[in-house]
Amino acid sequence: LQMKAELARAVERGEFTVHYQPTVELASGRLAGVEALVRWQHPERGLVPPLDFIPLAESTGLIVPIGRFVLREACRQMRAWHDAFPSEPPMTVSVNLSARELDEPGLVASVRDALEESGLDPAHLVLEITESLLLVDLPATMRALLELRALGVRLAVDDFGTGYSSLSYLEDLPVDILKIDKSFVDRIGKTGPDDGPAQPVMVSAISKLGHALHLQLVAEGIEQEEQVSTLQELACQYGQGYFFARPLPSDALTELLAERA
Ligand code: G
Ligand code: G
Ligand code: MN
Ligand code: NA
Repeated sequence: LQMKAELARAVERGEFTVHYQPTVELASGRLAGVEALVRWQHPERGLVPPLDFIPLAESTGLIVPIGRFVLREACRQMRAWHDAFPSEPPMTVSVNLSARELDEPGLVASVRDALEESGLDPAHLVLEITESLLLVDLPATMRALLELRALGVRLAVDDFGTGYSSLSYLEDLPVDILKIDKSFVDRIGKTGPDDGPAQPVMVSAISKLGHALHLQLVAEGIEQEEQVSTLQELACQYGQGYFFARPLPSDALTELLAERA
């Protein structure tokens, strides 16, 4: 079967599942939330990672029903975790949106439906939009983001720093959170050009920018303990990465929450 036909069939059969990667408050180690990451449970090939099907899903438009599934499932699951493991503040759930979804006129209604159906407080849903995507059609994007924010959800710029964009847009966009791209976090602990430790110049600059704009900062792709302390020194409050946890199936996350409770 052609990949495109397989993907269409997968949508009909509901072969998708959602994994969750913890986001941690760096100072306390508290589990602050999770990022929802879709997986395709292929009947023969097993678990297919998003990079192997998201581009095709985007170009075919199948990302719209897939994204709607992720949104509903993530909201339902987080509401269930809130009920079973209440915490103060409650955990947040982040869902990735691609360009195609942001262009889709039904997006706002889908988000509203997912919230109503699950009973999740909108304040605990974060929608992640990659930086490069924000710049394609700024007026239309801005309208969509304002409508989403009017629902009470929060917005994050994903992969921040990789979009080669003018920074001026950040002052105008209704965003709440910057997710510092892994490529910048990777440099922490590496050797610099003079054989001394590389200075985390970009993370430091992004952190200052984020604070000046009153944005929350989340560092992505943390793999070493040393990166955690440096990020804290740079006033980055939250982090995500294999050092804390990989993306986990919902059952595994439920176990982790039960252990901590
Ligand atoms: O684990 P990781 O391989 O999960 O994800 C790879 C990429 O796929 C990331 O850039 C992530 O943003 C994207 N991605 C994961 N899940 C989703 C999703 O539900 N919707 C969209 N649009 N992108 C996703
Ligand atoms: O683009 P986005 O930020 O949505 O993608 C998150 C991606 O990063 C997922 O594929 C996830 O599995 C991956 N990821 C999360 N933490 C780490 C990490 O510590 N190291 C590496 N190599 N990848 C990570
Ligand atoms: Mn993301
Ligand atoms: Na990212």
